[in-house]
Amino acid sequence: MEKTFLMIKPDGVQRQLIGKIVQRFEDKGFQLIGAKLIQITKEQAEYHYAEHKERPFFGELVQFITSGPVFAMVWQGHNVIQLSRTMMGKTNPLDAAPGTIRGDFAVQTGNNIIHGSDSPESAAREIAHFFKPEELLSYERSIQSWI
Ligand code: RTP
Ligand code: MG
Repeated sequence: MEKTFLMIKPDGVQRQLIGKIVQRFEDKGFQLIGAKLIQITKEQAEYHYAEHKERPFFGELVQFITSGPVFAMVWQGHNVIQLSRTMMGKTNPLDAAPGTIRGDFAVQTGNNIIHGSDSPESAAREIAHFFKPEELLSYERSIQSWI
């Protein structure tokens, strides 16, 4: 079963949106297999966003993501990587459709509420970076075969 790494950014935590965001992924039918509220270090942030190292916004991005607690999660389900990205909406809230998380809750690219892995490779890397294997649980649900 496919897994993805999702992280509610400091703005989402400060605005008390954790519950609403978790609800959306539960409603969709995905399974939460790991979660924790953490304060990420500068080194972790730089590793997480390494693909953007040369971009002009990198410093601000690292500063923002380390500015307060984030809610890190691993979700499991069919096509969870791509479907989560669709549920998050476009990076710039100006382009994010209503009904998406960023479309409904965000107004600025730099404060866009949630991160989600963008490929199977980044999901594997990000999950391993933020979670120990024993922090991820495997459990049966009776609705498993329907979704
Ligand atoms: P994320 O990695 O956080 O899930 O977001 P994403 O895939 O939708 O967007 P990405 O291109 O990976 O950019 C990572 C984060 O950097 C900030 N950003 N700022 N000022 C800018 O032009 C700019 N572009 C990107 C955003 O916070 C974005 O989520
Ligand atoms: Mg990204």
